[in-house]
Amino acid sequence: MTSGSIRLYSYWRSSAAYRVRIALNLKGMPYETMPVHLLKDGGEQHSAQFSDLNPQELVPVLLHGSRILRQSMAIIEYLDETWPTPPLMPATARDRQRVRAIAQMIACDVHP
Ligand SMILES: N[C@@H](CCC(=O)N[C@@H](CS)C(=O)NCC(=O)O)C(=O)O
Repeated sequence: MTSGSIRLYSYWRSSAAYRVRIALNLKGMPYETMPVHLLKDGGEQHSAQFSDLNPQELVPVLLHGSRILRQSMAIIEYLDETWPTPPLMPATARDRQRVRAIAQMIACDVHP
């Protein structure tokens, strides 16, 4: 199911949102950016409107049609599986393992 517009709730300095922007742009996918200012007025991520989208009150959130997607790495996997061309992952299991290991080093170890 690939129909439905894409909206990315994002903050320009967020490395997690940056990952998703990179994936969308590498795939050449049209999307609308919904800015969420993480500092203004104590942080727009804590607003009732945004926490309805993500109770964790973190960006990024990606809306695909009415589907709400959270967690940058899971969003990127969804994008790659739903729009496989051009692929983000290499052809072999060995190379994919290497890419996942590097990505998890950043997302799970460095980022926190
Ligand atoms: N594991 C999450 C991390 C998301 C995350 O940490 N987002 C930060 C910006 S990089 C955020 O929204 N912080 C807001 C806050 O801490 O209040 C993901 O990869 O999506």
